[in-house]
Amino acid sequence: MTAPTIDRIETRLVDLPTIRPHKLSVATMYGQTLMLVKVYCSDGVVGIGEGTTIAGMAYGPEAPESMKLAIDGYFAPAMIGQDATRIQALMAHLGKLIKVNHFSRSAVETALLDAHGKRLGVPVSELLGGRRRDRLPVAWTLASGDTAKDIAEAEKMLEARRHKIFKLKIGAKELKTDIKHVADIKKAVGERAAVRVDVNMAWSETQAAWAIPALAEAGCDLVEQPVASAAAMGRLMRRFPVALMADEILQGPESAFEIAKHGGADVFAIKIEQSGGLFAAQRVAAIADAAGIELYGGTMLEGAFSTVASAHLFATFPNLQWGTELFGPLLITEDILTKPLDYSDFELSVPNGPGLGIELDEEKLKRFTREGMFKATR
Ligand code: MUC
Ligand code: MG
Repeated sequence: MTAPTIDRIETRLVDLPTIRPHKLSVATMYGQTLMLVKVYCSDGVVGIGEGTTIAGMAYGPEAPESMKLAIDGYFAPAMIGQDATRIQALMAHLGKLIKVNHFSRSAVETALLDAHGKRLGVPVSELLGGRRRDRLPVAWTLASGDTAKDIAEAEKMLEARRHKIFKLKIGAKELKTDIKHVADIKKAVGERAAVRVDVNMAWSETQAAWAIPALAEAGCDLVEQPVASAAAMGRLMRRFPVALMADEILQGPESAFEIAKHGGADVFAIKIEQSGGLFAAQRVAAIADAAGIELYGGTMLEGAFSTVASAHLFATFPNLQWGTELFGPLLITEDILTKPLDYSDFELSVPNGPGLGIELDEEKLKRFTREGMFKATR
């Protein structure tokens, strides 16, 4: 029997509103754009993958538009006619033809894994070695830009038993204002919730050295990417007991190895897109484990497809000491699945159907699919 091959690849941009503006030190998001890729195979199986960024190119080098272009123009021609079942071999082949493009790689690899899981009748987690857990703790980011609104939002989340870990986006304001914001929120939630911060590299090392002890004093238990340099992260880590987490500096296995070698983080925020796909993210996790670095399942504020792909991978990790922040679909006003994901009791259930185990609501999606490459308002 000949192996199924890839017949056709289709990409589209989907613009979805967010439930409120999401304020980070790098940008304020008013909506989210998903780049969805469908891989059609000769055995009739179709896999879906997703590439999503934060505020276009404000966070990193790829944007949904550039991913669409890379996949249509470079990935797709190299994939058509190839064996759809040899995913690692195909990804290695693509890696020789197309450098970096981590987010596009992740989208394509997700679609191939979804298709292969559907073909074999097993969840993606089983293709990645087998899940160790069915439910994942999920943090929520408070990022309205207003302390009182954030406290009200935290109360709502606690009441609904949706989240009891809150990540605060700081770094855009004066240090003292940010510290007060964190302290006020921690004081309001008390022992009922954990409070963490993400600075998205906004501080210098001296600013971070001033702020980190004040954050610890305010009850913050994890500081994510306070500065841009791995060396400075390492120095700060040795000066202060509060856990420091690497995010932006973690760009796949090679960077993970360098950070680990120089002791540049207590925790890794693993993201499938930033790592260059699920297999690459798996290698990042293995490096962390070997180096005694703890793990957190990160997000690029993705929609359902990349969120669920991440969930399948994180479910296989031997260690996931800091839980996850796979809340992306909850930040979007529209549910693009025929059956919504199960967020309950502070956790997300990892779907257990074949492939990603989720189904796209095609009718709904049509309404939000962008015509052409760029938004008319840009
Ligand atoms: C980031 O920098 O970690 C994750 C949660 C959130 O609110 O923003 C993202 C990106
Ligand atoms: Mg981050």
